[in-house]
Amino acid sequence: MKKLAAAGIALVTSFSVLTVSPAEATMASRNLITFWEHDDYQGARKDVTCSTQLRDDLGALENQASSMANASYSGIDLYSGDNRTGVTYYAKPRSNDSDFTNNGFDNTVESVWFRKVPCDVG
Ligand SMILES: [Ca+2]
Ligand SMILES: [Ca+2]
Ligand SMILES: [Ca+2]
Repeated sequence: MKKLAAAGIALVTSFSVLTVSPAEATMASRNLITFWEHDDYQGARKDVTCSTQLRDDLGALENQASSMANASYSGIDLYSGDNRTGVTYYAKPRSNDSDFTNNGFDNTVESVWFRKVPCDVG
């Protein structure tokens, strides 16, 4: 009985510290870009798939994203405004950025343009 309880605690502990690294995101799916609320792929996460070239629905991460991993084979233009307006940041295919600050793009992105759809093949 004691042994079982300890195993349960160990499981819960290992699950709670589980985070998705850019490499893992890349392995998981190649049809999306993932944004995180904070630097270094921390905080709230939003996956944006290339179902269409334009994605304008960053939800709670609108003007909040601070890092990204582009798992797709498409270059992606990130825009500071809705519907491809404002200034841009280009995310190369299969790339990631742990901090948008040095790109002048912290807490900025509102819309996303996939240059190549479908984007999950090289
Ligand atoms: Ca942020
Ligand atoms: Ca913005
Ligand atoms: Ca950067």
